[in-house]
Amino acid sequence: MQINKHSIQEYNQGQLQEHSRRYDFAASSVKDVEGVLQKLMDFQVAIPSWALGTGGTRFGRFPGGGEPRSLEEKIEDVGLLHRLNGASGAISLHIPWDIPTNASHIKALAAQHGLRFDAMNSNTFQDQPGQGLSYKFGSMQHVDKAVRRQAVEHNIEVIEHGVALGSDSLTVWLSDGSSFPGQLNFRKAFENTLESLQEVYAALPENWKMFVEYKAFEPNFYSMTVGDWGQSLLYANKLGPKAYTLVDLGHHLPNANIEQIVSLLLMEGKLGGFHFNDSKYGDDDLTVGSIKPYQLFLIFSELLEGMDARGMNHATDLGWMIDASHNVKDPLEDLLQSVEAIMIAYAQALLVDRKALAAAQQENDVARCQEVLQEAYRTDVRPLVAEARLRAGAALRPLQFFRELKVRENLIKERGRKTVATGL
Ligand SMILES: [Mn+2]
Repeated sequence: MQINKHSIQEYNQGQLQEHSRRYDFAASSVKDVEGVLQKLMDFQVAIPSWALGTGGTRFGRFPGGGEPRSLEEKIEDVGLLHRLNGASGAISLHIPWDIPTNASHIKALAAQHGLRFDAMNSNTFQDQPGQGLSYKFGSMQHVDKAVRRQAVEHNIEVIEHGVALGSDSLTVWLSDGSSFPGQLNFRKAFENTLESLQEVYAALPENWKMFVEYKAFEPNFYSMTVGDWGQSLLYANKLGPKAYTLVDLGHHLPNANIEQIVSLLLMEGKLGGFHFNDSKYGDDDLTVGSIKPYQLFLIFSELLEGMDARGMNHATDLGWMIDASHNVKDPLEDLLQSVEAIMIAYAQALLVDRKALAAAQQENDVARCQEVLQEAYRTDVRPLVAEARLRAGAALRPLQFFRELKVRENLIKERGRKTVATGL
């Protein structure tokens, strides 16, 4: 399904009066509103190819119909999102779920939709049909060198797919670890993993980055071989300048101070990318901003503080990606809500009065520090985010427009009710 520019303009026209009223009020209290709007327009969040279908739980999966049946249809879906919100201009592919059989065709199709290819994701957490050796007891950590070799070769293959598509980064998330005490020699598991990662690192093209993603638990429940940011940083430091830590919001133990983690990783020049989602208990993969929007704001606030201190470009110097699963909502609606939540947190973080905060910190004026942060957090920035969309030619209210257009109903008509997208 395609949405043409004209229908968006027509829709926006009907919303314009109400929007202008809200926008004028919001803009009147923002110092450099044009600068803020430009940053919002530049900021793009990559959509993972596996999030376009309905996810499942360990117990069941309830597909909603009209799911993309091929990589081409996944790209069309991300194109649709980008058309609606102007902020989803990238797609992150997972291999082998989305192997591009004809790279130049896939690249051209993405370009037609204004999309670029973000980080490529490898998969050594599942066994694939026809695969020689099993990852049941790990991949890069495995006691058998042949299994490690297979995992390394897979990652190199993923890099090759990425090169053909114009991507420039590889995300490695390993499910390696152990579920019972005594199962693993921790040091040997680390050394094997490091050696394997070094072999993949050696295959990275000059301009590529490698992101080492960590996770505290699951699928292994006693130890994870890349279990926290300290371990990830250890690997990244040993690997070299092209290796970075990737922070996934859901991959921490409860109540971890993620904003402090990103601050210190940025200080070390070792934060490479970010996976957005939200959670109440563990790696729940819920819609971004649905449970803890204040935490999301605090993380963004530290991200901007740290990036600005290093002169980094907010839009391009880190990999920004959603990594979530949608079990009960329409995946496209969920993704629209997620991107909106990210843009809101980003806009709020842009409004933090950094000078006032630094001065209050210097004075140990704790109450004032909180006031400064919450002044930004409690500002309703939604009209600013909407204005950025309007200027980008996207819809003022993407989710409402999505429903007005009956996008899902149309996709079901096009693709059928019983389609199942590859992915989680
Ligand atoms: Mn992730």
